Amino acid sequence: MKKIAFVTGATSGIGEAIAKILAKDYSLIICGRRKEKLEKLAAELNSSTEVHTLSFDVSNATEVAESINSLPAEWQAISVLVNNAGNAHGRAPIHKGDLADWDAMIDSNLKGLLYVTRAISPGMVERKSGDIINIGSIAGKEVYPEGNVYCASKFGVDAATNGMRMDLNPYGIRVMGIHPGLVETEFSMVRFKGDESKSNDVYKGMTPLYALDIAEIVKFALERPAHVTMADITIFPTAQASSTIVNRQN
Ligand code: NDP
Ligand code: 8X3
Repeated sequence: MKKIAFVTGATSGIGEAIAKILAKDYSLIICGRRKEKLEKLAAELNSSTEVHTLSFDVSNATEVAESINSLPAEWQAISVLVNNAGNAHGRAPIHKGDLADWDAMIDSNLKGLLYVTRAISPGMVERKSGDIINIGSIAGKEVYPEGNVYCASKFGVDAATNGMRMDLNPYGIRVMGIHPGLVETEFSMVRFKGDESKSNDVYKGMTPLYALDIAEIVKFALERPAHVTMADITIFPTAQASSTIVNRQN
């Protein structure tokens, strides 16, 4: 067995790319709600590394604890936690927001990340080693119109990341926040509930980031020597200058 990396949201997009890029150097615990996607990815990665799948909803505290407690002994010493699971649900001005969308975003993006970290970090503390990478967003650095609650969930991720770094500092655990701008994944299809035209408009006339671009940064951050922590990394596609300024001339 190699060192173990635990990746949430590995069934698509950024998390799937992270799992693929880490397969050479780590044994992998890959997570997501869609079991068939997890099994497919596990089958694909099995030729490069040992893979364990865990299907659970990060927003359900009981499911998170039970799933992580169910890990066989040989899978328990997790070296790397990548908290990536999350999505935007809807985009609306505050007075028209959908409460179910709000709950889904706060519960998955922020509370889910906390539940998973609460379950895995005690082992890292005990072993006095580990790396935690939280996938935040530019939406957690600057707000944009109609992004209200998604942005709030990601500002929460940024705050939690900085707090974790302080709390885990005595134990030599590296805590890193990676904050992408526009990345073309299933993200916008989920946000706009399957509306392909709205989803395509997000990336219209510009070259977005791709999931692999973020996975490469994750790999690079993990490969820094032990005395180096890439604490806070914002990554834009070159066509993007801020949450609201995107050059769409292509
Ligand atoms: P995708 O929609 O492609 O992937 C989202 C992943 O999160 C899926 O694997 C999904 O798995 C998982 N997930 C979502 N909700 C839950 C849940 N409640 N429980 C368990 N797993 C869940 O989007 P991305 O790859 O783009 O998003 C990954 C992360 O990157 C998110 O945190 C997102 O906020 C962030 N991000 C994305 C950007 C972008 O422009 N795409 C930019 C900045 C940040 P399943 O459905 O199988 O449960
Ligand atoms: C995803 C990036 O700008 O769509 O976190 O919110 S954005």
